Amino acid sequence: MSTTERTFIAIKPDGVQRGLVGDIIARFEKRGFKLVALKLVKPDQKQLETHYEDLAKKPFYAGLVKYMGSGPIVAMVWEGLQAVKTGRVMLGATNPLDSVPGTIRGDLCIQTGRNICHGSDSVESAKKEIALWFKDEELINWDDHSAAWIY
Ligand code: RTP
Repeated sequence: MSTTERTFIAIKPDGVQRGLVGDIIARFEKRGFKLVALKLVKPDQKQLETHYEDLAKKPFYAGLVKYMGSGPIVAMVWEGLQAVKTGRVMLGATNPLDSVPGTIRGDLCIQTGRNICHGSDSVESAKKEIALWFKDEELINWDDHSAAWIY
């Protein structure tokens, strides 16, 4: 498949605290995406500053870094056909009130500053984010036998 991509998806501290980890993982599994990496991480300040460097001048930046560093996050890599774009569609709009029902944010949250999940916004950022959050050896290559029924 030429359009197979990998995307970085994170369940933010509020998603972990609210017990939404299983629900969010299940949505990616059920859609047919392949899990390539998964870990619970307590992000450090430096990692968050790098992850959000494009937003450094935004008024909400300091609050965002504080929120993201306030507890463990679940960091994941999912692979599949147009995984980056489809992952963003599954997450819903940044502001949960603009997210349609059926999306993760549209079903599970209300506020932009507590929007429970992150997804890479382009293939290029996915590559950078995967390299920031995972070591090469944490990305697992495995034969997904369900793929023949999905594609
Ligand atoms: P994400 O990176 O989390 O997938 O979100 P995104 O691309 O949809 O949105 P982006 O503009 O990159 O913002 C990153 C995260 O910053 C928080 N935010 N707070 N208070 C605010 O106005 C505000 N705006 C953005 C959200 O947690 C957003 O997901």
